Amino acid sequence: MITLYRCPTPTNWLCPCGRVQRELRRGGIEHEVVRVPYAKGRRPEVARLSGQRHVPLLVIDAEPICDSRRIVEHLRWLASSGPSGPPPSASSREPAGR
Ligand SMILES: N[C@@H](CCC(=O)N[C@@H](CS)C(=O)NCC(=O)O)C(=O)O
Repeated sequence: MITLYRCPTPTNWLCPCGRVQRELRRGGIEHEVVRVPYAKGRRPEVARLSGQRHVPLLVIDAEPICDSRRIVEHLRWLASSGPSGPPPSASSREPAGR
């Protein structure tokens, strides 16, 4: 499940949130969009999910990714991982312990 928390700007051509939404659409990635208020103080769900109040915030299976550049980079990496399925999550990418 992928959810994009974004600003209320009504177009995808003006801001970092729109950039992320365009990338999701370009990749044909199914996602939900939650528009949050412009005022950072009125984004309690964003704070709860990610520990900060900036958007865009992308949440992939409860794992938050902040900052549009990092999000777009991650989406492109997912797309390049091919049809063999999603790559391992951040935690399972850690080397195995002894
Ligand atoms: N460097 C951040 C900038 C994010 C940004 O400017 N977000 C806008 C919405 S698209 C925003 O929330 N601005 C209001 C604020 O940060 O208070 C990124 O690229 O993700």
